[in-house]
Amino acid sequence: MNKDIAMIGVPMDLGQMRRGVDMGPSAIRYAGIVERLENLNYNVEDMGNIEIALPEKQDTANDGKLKNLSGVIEASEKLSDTVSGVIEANKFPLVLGGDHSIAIGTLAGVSRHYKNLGVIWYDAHGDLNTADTSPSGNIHGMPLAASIGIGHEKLTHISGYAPKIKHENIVIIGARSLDEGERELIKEKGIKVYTMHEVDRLGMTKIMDETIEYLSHTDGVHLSLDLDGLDPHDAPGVGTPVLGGISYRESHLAMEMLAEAEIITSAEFVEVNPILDEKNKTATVAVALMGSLFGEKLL
Ligand code: B3U
Ligand code: MN
Ligand code: MN
Repeated sequence: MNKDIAMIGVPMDLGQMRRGVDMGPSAIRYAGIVERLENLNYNVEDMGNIEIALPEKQDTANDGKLKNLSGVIEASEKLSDTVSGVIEANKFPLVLGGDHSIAIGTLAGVSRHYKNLGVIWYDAHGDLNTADTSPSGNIHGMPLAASIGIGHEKLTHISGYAPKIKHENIVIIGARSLDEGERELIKEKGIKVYTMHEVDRLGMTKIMDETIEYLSHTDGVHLSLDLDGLDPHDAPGVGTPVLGGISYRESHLAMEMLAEAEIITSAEFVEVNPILDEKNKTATVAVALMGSLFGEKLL
């Protein structure tokens, strides 16, 4: 693993309608991420937060089907450039959300540097909606679709190009809430998805072995970890909790196996909402998982 980490906070809450997820980066810092990584002998540069427009100043596009569109686009462009600069400086970009719409900008920045980027999407949801299929109009349900070039041109073409990633280079883990249009897209493209059925049936060890093998032809792998992929019992501080999720232990195992395989080249942890949380539990879980991802071991 690259020993130089640049951490970027993205206090984004425009991708959904609940207040508080903009405090995610602060909550994760408060839970001790910098010390945790420094103890593992990383050099951590905290670059602070990207500026996000206020929700009060937003208007909606497409008859309310793309809420806060211009604010999301503006932030995505900034994040894309920042992330790209980090990779140019040979550092590992670690992005702290914010809602999951930030992945549009993160992937726009990361994928400039890889011809064949792989993505692990750890999430209760598919995030494969477009304005046409979304039940909510919330852009945090659309970043994976936008990144494979599907959806509103302004979202698919952040930094002036599309697609950012190939649909065959994606692995979704933890899905248990998919909308009809997302299901159709998954089937049409043959996107690799491990739903909770497979998590229960195969176990996390086999899923991670298969995921690492499935992505072995890529030249880099981005981990996009939505805390709602975990069970709400372990990660209650998220905007759209869904029962029956991945456990804390399974998630640690997944992170440890990724660390051992040494395949992750960028990462983001999103949807931590301290207002909905119990004593900063979810940010604390996020920090513990980052510890494992970056190689923390008991013995
Ligand atoms: N699929 C639903 C709900 C949702 C997506 N992502 C989150 N919630 N966190 C939607 O609105 O697109
Ligand atoms: Mn998500
Ligand atoms: Mn989710």
